[in-house]
Amino acid sequence: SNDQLSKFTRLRRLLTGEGTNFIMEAHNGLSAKIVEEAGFDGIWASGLSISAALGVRDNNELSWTQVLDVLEFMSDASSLPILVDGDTGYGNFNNFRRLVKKLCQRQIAGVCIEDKVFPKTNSFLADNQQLAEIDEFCGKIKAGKDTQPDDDFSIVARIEALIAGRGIDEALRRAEAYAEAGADAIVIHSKKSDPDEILTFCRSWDHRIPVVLIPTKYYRTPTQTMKDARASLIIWANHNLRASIQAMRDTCATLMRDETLVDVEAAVAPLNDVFTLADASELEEAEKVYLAGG
Ligand code: SPV
Ligand code: MG
Repeated sequence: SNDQLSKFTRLRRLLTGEGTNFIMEAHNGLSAKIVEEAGFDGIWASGLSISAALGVRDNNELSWTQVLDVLEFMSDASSLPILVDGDTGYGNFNNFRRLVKKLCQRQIAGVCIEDKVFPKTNSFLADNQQLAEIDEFCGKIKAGKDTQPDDDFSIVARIEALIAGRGIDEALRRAEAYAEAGADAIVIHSKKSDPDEILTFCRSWDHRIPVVLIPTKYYRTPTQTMKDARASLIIWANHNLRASIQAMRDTCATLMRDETLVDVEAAVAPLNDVFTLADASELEEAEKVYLAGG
């Protein structure tokens, strides 16, 4: 069955298989478990969400080894393949190939890098989005592909040309170059609420390598429309983080106002869920076997 395949192979199949697959954002071990519990086939380790959950900005304020530490918890917590948001690769080709090696060692199934300069800025912020040179970015992709110890590790190249206002021809030129450089898939990203530029791109690109979409801003677009555009993978990019912000705010507001748990208890997950998610019963069983006198 699918469970026997490596995490690398499972992500690769999500990218290259028939039809459209979906992965869901997580930003720590707990949210990774909840994504798996819900039935998703994979996890998006969002840079925005991991940063926000740790109280910092999505501007490479976390070091890459701090991101790696979070990923290690996520990978241990879930059997799902993880596609990590690798921002710009944390430097040049050399920094990126070292990242790839370390990700593979931790069974992280793939990395997405975007064609901007370090330190990056979130695509939905500011208009000063500085794109990387095409040649430099292609070198980075090649270095990653040449370094990966597992053939099924995936490198997804994210095109920021539309985000930077450079138009569809520039986006297509970049897609062509990144596919040629060995990328396993591309992300075409947009900050418009209207999906026209994304759909036009997809028509022209014609699925030469798989396309990944992140419909955060064009969320009203029917999923069937993205399927018809032959999206291989759709990423729900930050919705566990945003759900948790809302839930924490609601709980804090109630307790600030009421100074009692009476109305809170039923609105939060049962305490027992916390123990179940942490697999407390496994330790109880192990104690029977391993503790002295057990
Ligand atoms: C992220 O989730 O960190 C992403 C997607 O990179 S976006 O915020 O849409 O740029
Ligand atoms: Mg990001």
